[in-house]
Amino acid sequence: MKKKLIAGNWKMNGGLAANEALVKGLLAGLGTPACDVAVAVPSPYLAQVQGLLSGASIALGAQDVSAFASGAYTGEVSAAMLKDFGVRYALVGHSERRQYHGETDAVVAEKARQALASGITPIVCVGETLQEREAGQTESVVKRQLAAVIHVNGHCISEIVVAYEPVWAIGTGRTASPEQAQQVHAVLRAQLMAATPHADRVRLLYGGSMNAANAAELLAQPDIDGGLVGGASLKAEDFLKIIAAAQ
Ligand code: G2H
Repeated sequence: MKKKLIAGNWKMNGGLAANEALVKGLLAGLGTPACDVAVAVPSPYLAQVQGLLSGASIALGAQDVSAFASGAYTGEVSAAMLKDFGVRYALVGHSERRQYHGETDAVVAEKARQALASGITPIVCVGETLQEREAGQTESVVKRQLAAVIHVNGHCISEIVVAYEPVWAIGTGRTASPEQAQQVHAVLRAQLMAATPHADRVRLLYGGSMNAANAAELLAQPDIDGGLVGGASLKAEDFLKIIAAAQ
């Protein structure tokens, strides 16, 4: 049976002092987790957090990766650069990147490909907006987003992690119900099964206002293999409770 994965997404939060306090708080209460744990930190703090996590059972993650390998792409951070700092996971296609930075399915797929080429596991984010949900398009939207990645990375699809994050549930305090989340996860699992015989190995995370109070019920769903946690990953106490819920 695959281990669950709980990944924190700090987004554009933190600073040297706050990061140190947060990581030390996590390490003080972590013990030996039964699930895999990761934190996706802002790029300038990768070296700091890499040092703080040295020897710990929390993996380092990045929040984005360039779609290009190297060269004249001002401001971009390549997968190889992330690898230099011990990055194990990279978020790709988070809805905030799609929404505010115009990332298309094709760009997201290229980012996933770059990450895989450097030995970094991409956490590919998919999810519908409220408008799309209300128009009955949830299934077609997430299937289209996942198909782009399957298509480009056909031979290594089993090496990715997928995060279903309904856009209307992100940072809003409005969580998808366990049934709503499971319904979409089942669709994604079926799509993966049709693409690869190893689909069962792919971890499907839920993200969107996951917190200490709702994590256990979400994580108990048959196709929910972990969580991508934003706001609740910024307090050690809350994040540790979510990790404990994934035991
Ligand atoms: C969704 C999630 C983490 P939050 O973006 O990626 O954030 O838990 O704050 O909704």
